[in-house]
Amino acid sequence: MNFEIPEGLTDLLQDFTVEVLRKRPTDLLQFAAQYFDNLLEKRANENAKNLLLNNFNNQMEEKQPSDDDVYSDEDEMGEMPDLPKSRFAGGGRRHSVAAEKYNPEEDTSEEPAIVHPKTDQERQYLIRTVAHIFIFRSLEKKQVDKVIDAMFCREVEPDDVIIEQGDDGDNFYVIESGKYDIFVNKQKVGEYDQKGSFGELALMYNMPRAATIIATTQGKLWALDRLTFKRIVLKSAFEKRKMYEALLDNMPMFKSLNSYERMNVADALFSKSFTNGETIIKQGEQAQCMYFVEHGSVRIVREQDGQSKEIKVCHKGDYFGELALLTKKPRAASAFALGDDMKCAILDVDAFERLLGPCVKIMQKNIPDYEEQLRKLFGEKFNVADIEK
Ligand code: 1OR
Ligand code: 1OR
Repeated sequence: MNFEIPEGLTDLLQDFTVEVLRKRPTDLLQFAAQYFDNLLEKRANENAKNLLLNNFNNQMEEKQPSDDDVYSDEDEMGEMPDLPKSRFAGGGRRHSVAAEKYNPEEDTSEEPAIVHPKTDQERQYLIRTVAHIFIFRSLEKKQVDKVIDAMFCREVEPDDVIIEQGDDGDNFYVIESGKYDIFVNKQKVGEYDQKGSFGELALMYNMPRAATIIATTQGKLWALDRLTFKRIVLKSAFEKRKMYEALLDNMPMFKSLNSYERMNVADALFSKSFTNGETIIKQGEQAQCMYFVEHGSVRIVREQDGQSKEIKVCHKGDYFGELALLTKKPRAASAFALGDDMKCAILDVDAFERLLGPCVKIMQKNIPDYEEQLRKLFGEKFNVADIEK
């Protein structure tokens, strides 16, 4: 008999064998199931990411809409969920035509900006709220003002379908109040409770809505129309995502997040530069955030019993400042910038708790190493859980 070896089989089996030899699993079958499952998930994530990138690049190239750009009910999203008709969305789904192509760099139109009048109180509320919305974080003050001008209020009732999976994107929404369920392919995958924002994916990547959002209580939303979103928010938000995703992609810790979760982490990061010798973290202080090294290096130094010892040097792609967030104790060491070109991406404690759940186990695995190193350096019995100062 003449067998043809399928393309990729040799590499696949070889990689699997190497992993088995490295990890020496006790249950080979269980290990194999997990290994191939991970490969499938990785491929799905890569595909999703490529799809998003292609959509975005098409949008930026401002190519003329072609038949391929017109997505319809039958495209990819499969059968749509059988959900209550929306009072909110006007009772029916928006059937898709190609979304307008818009290139923010080439926008020279004199079209007046959209202004929905607001009371002083509403404006103040929105200024405070928008500052915490990650997607708006890289905007300058003038741009934030324009965004707030254009936002309009929507009161919602229980069962209102705010967004339906597969529809065109119309608005981006910021939650002032209310609870909202998130469905993907009819399955509930999460919820928003009194805070958060949604609806950016379809606007950013020019693709159909990726999820259905339904109000489960009365509530109040602030909506931003698609064109204002694209004009003011799209470019800076997308560039920010792309930059941080490249950083996160090279960090093994983030392999356990799916691409949507990684995007959210990328949105939540912000950068800060430090000069040579500058203190980034001070031992004993309360922790508000953790750090990822974007460029340059960082010295970690611990003071104990009058001794000051360099514990380690972190380089690009390393993280630090996670320990106090994990143990909820004060900082266990200080961190100083090494060199003038030192830059960190910072994740604040709220985002850490909200977004890094799947990575916490990986970070916790390093804690015994800390203890071991500490014993070697300071020669004592030490338990990270006992850090008091
Ligand atoms: P949109 O414009 O696609 C639906 O409209 C919105 O739901 C979407 O933007 C996001 O803002 C929001 N996957 C995709 N979109 C989600 C998800 C989500 N959660 C909220 N949205 N997942 C759920 C993660 C808890 C991933 C499911 C596999
Ligand atoms: P943090 O939030 O406590 C200081 O702020 C950071 O320095 C800390 O998180 C860790 O990221 C890092 N070994 C390696 N890294 C450490 C150590 C450490 N302590 C703090 N960081 N230790 C063993 C060294 C001999 C000390 C463990 C307490």
